Order: sequence, then C-alpha cells, then structure tokens
Amino acid sequence: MLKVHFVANTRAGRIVWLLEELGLDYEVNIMPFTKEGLKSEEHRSRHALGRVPVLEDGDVSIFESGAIIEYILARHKDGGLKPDVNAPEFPNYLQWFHYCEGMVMPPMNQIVVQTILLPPDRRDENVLLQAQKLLSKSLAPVNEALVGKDYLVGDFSAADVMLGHSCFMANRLGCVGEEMENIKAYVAKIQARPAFIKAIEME
Ligand SMILES: N[C@@H](CCC(=O)N[C@@H](CS)C(=O)NCC(=O)O)C(=O)O
Repeated sequence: MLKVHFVANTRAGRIVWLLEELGLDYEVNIMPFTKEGLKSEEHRSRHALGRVPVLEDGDVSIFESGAIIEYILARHKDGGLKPDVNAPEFPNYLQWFHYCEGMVMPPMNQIVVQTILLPPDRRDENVLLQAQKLLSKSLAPVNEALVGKDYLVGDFSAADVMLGHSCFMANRLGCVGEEMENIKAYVAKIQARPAFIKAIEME
C-alpha cells in the first residue's frame, strides 16, 4: 500500500490530490509541522532534511514532490494524467511541471519564511518585498498561459497538480493580484475538483 508522509498546508497536499485523482489506494501518516515530528530520527531516516512529502511503496522510499508524482504515474498509472511523449503538448507539460519548483516555489518559500515561520523580530521587510516582486513576475507567464484555457495542459494533467497547487497556495497567501484573473479562475476550478477538496480537507 502506498503511504504518504504528510503535513497539513504543505506540498504533501499535491501527493494526496494526485492519488485521489487517480483513484489509487493509499494511507497517510499525518504529522504536525513541528521539530519533534519532522526532525525526529525516524522521519530523518526517510528524508535527510526532515521534510515532506515522502512516499513509501513497499521497499521504496522517495522524496521530492515532483519525483514522487513522476514515480506514481510511471509505476502505478502509466499513461495517466500526462500527455504521451510524442504528443504536441508533452514539452509544455514538462515545462510547467518543473516551472513550479524551479521558479514559483523559491520566492513563495521566502514569503512563508518572512511572514509565518520567522519570529517578528527576525523578519526583513526588504527580503519580503523582493520575494513578493519575484513571485508576481514568476506567476505572470502562468497567467498568460491560461488565457482561454481551463488547465495548463489538456483537460487536466499532473502539471496542474504541481503548479495548480502552488497557485492555490500563492492565492491563499494573498499573492495573486486581481489583475491575474486567469490564475484566479484557475484556482477556483481547482478548488471545485472533488479530489482536491479531499486532499485539502485532510489539511
Ligand atoms: N522541493 C521539495 C520541498 C520540500 C519541502 O521543503 N517541504 C516543506 C513543506 S512544503 C517542509 O517539509 N518543510 C519543513 C521544514 O522546512 O522543516 C518538494 O517539492 O518536495
């Protein structure tokens, strides 16, 4: 049975969302966002940095949300939620799948650190402003790519699980301005998906 090591309000939501979309059986180890849980010897044996998500599948233990998603699609749902390698949308699929952790999450991590994780006396307004600017810049091409489309690639794909989850988080952090109307509509569509609702209810 697939087992997801999960913390609420984190990228672990992507994995549960994907598993729900695919209709696969899984179990979840819900951990608190605390040092005791994440940095325990037990969890560090699964992820050296003590982070989530981690997926276990029999003898396999794998971390990095994008790698986990690729692993699940390859080993458990070949052909599911991704275009065929020779399909015209395939390069676009790869691009948006990786744009998520490559371009959108770094400034978003910084915003979370500067607004939630650091105690107020250690926060830096300039670092926050710079991260907010960079996040807006990184989201602009996503807003553009969504013109006239419900989802980034085809009817819906694993690229939407990666980047759609980040757009949802950015919106929840108040970082998607009204001018990014395509992302706003995209997030609303994602939030109406039953599989997404199940994953978020777990949060
Ligand atoms: N690139 C990694 C990022 C993993 C990551 O940073 N996860 C965060 C939650 S979204 C975490 O576990 N943070 C705990 C910590 O920083 O101690 C992925 O996509 O899985």
